[in-house]
Amino acid sequence: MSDIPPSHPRYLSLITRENLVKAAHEGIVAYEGLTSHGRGEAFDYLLGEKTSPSALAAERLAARVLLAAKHPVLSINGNTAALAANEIADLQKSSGAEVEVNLFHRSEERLLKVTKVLEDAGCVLNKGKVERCVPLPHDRGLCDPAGIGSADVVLVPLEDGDRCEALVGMGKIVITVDLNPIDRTSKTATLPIVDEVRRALPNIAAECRNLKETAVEMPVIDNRAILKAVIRDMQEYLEHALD
Ligand code: PTJ
Repeated sequence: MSDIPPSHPRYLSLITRENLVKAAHEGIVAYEGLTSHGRGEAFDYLLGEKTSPSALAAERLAARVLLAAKHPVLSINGNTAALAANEIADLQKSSGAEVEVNLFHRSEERLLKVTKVLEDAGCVLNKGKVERCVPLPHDRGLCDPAGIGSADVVLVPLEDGDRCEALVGMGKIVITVDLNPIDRTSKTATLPIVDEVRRALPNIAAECRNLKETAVEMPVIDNRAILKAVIRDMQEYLEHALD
């Protein structure tokens, strides 16, 4: 690892990149995931690298959705595990959701490695035999029929649009976390959260804890209203970005 001084103004970003590169060398993150991260970082600049008011509202709504769900599952890929294993474990505790690994670039070896990262952080994983439960001509369609296959709500951070659309097409409520508000993922999700995954998951977990003793009903969700509010927050930030 290079010797990045904590005083560097981009310390967190640089350390995160180094950790992802290391995770890619170890086979946890797909090499393609490094470019996905770069795309995410670029959009995060446009949001001032902070949770916008509209993203926070979407995160609070996501907590309601997870608590009102009959069978919620957090679907985790290599990038999300490498970035936020502890946050996933905490969200599992606060929401009661199941956790299942689902990989775009799937191999048995990567599955075992991502599983270990999550279990080391305290996650309890669905490990049932997978079947092609999601109609996709690709390994992303493989999932545990008793897990994602029969979930009513699925949280899919850092996902691609195809899988999001296929899950919505199966009648599931799909919550996404993606910094790009005009990605097909955000546009096809039931509830798009446009925020950095390490900011989004703790905000959802905190709201789950706030609501824990309350009887929560499934809220009405308006994808376009959420995305328009995020884009307004982005525009507002950019108006003053050079001040
Ligand atoms: O581990 P695997 O094999 O399942 O592969 C995972 C990746 C991420 C490689 C795969 O799902 C993929 O190719 O995803 P995409 O299509 O690149 O989409 C990832 C999305 O996540 C992009 O639209 C980015 O804007 C967004 N993103 C990247 N990093 C973050 C992020 N959003 C929130 N927080 C981030 N840290």
